[in-house]
Amino acid sequence: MHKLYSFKKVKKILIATNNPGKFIELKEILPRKIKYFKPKDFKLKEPIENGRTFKANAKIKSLYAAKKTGLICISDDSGLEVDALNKRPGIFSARWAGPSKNFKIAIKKIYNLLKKKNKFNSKARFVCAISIAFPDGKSFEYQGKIEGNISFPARGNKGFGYDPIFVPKGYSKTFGQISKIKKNQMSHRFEAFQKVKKKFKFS
Ligand code: ITT
Repeated sequence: MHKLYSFKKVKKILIATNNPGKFIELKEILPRKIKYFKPKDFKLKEPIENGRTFKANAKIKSLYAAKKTGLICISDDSGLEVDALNKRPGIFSARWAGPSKNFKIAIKKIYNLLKKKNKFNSKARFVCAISIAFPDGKSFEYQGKIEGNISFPARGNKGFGYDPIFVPKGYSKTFGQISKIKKNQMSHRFEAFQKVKKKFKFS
């Protein structure tokens, strides 16, 4: 049995993401009594995400923030793997939206590539790696995923990123049409966080 690390006395955590959609979802699954900070609060730059896996990139982001701020930092590296596109965009999911982070562009790119293959309903999954890092350089990574299918046209405006074209397995609605609360009880982020809770005690 692994030793549990207790967050009971932790008062501040930095959620090391500049993505507002992720920030909201992560804050929702974390304990309420802690005060959460954003990278902007410390004027942090974005570290270069040159890892080859979701876990490696999550670790780069959380450790960078923990070393700069002296706080415990939680990061999330996530993305969409589309089977008919050889699991792309994967770790490049944010980069497919371009510098303006316009997900209409990224969704259109997926549409055009799938059109060429005539595989609009390709199997796909969202993957999320959560990393928790400490100022002393220790870090822990956990990964979750949710299987589903791509669906066009894009539907719903409840989520963010690729949510309007992802239908989780067993559902007919996209993540863009499913409520935030429900998404957050079944998502890749939620599954990764269930693994976090096996190591870290929050109450
Ligand atoms: P940070 O690095 O600052 O956290 P980012 O948006 O650049 O923000 P990533 O590099 O992890 O984050 O990119 C993952 C992209 O995958 C993200 O921009 C989303 O558009 C998409 N994505 C991840 N989780 C998602 C979810 O739950 N729903 C929809 N899209 C998601």
